[in-house]
Amino acid sequence: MSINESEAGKRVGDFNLSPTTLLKIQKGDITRWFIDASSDAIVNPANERMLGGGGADGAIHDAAGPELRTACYGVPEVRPGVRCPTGEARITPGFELPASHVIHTVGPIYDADSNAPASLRFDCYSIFSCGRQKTTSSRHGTRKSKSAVSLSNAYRNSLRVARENNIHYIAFPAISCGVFGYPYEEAATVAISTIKEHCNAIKEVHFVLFTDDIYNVWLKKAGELLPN
Ligand code: AR6
Repeated sequence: MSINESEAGKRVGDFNLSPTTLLKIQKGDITRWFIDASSDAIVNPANERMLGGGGADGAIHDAAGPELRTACYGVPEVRPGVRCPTGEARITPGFELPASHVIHTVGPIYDADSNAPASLRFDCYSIFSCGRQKTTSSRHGTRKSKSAVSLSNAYRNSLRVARENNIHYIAFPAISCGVFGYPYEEAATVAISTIKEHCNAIKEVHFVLFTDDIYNVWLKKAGELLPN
């Protein structure tokens, strides 16, 4: 994984989320990441079926070996064909991965038309049936879109599952930023602000980002949201 060193010797991709939690942003392949076999996990940007797919999900299943798919089959369905609803998270062992665990979560398929505040959309559809709102702000200030709420839930529930399983080191990819089409800047804002709010009891949160463009957006956004 490549991480540039700044002139001061501090890693460019290191930020403090809290006095006890470090955020590290790096470029690389999440299937190769590990810190401490007794308490680490990578996050898999899966789909609701949770039986593998393309992108990082496919790479994680390939690297973990067939036992991962068997373990995923063992996760109970909450409704037919759905083991992990969007925004929720489930945990399995990592099998042949260097990391000891995989936390599977499902981000939203980005819907630009859902960019109204969730509560306004609800009011609009259920009370006035007046169609879709495209604004992201109201006289009460900016509120989260439905996609942003689901993406935030995916990060928050992954951290909760980590905590419940005594995992102190966790690595995320850019959830929803591939097949699911989430715009990078918006996704980075949701990801970093959610992690900042919900990182308690985690020692290190890593972003392992596959491409230069996403890595650069994440670094810039972390600099804005986490002034050290
Ligand atoms: N390491 C780190 N990041 C990766 C890797 C890797 N090995 N491979 C891809 N990425 P995506 P999504 C990046 O599509 O948008 C699957 O089919 C990728 O460049 O993996 O949440 C699932 O089964 C992008 O920045 O996840 C679902 O159906 C980021 O990981 C659906 O895709 C996320 O891209 C989930 O879509």
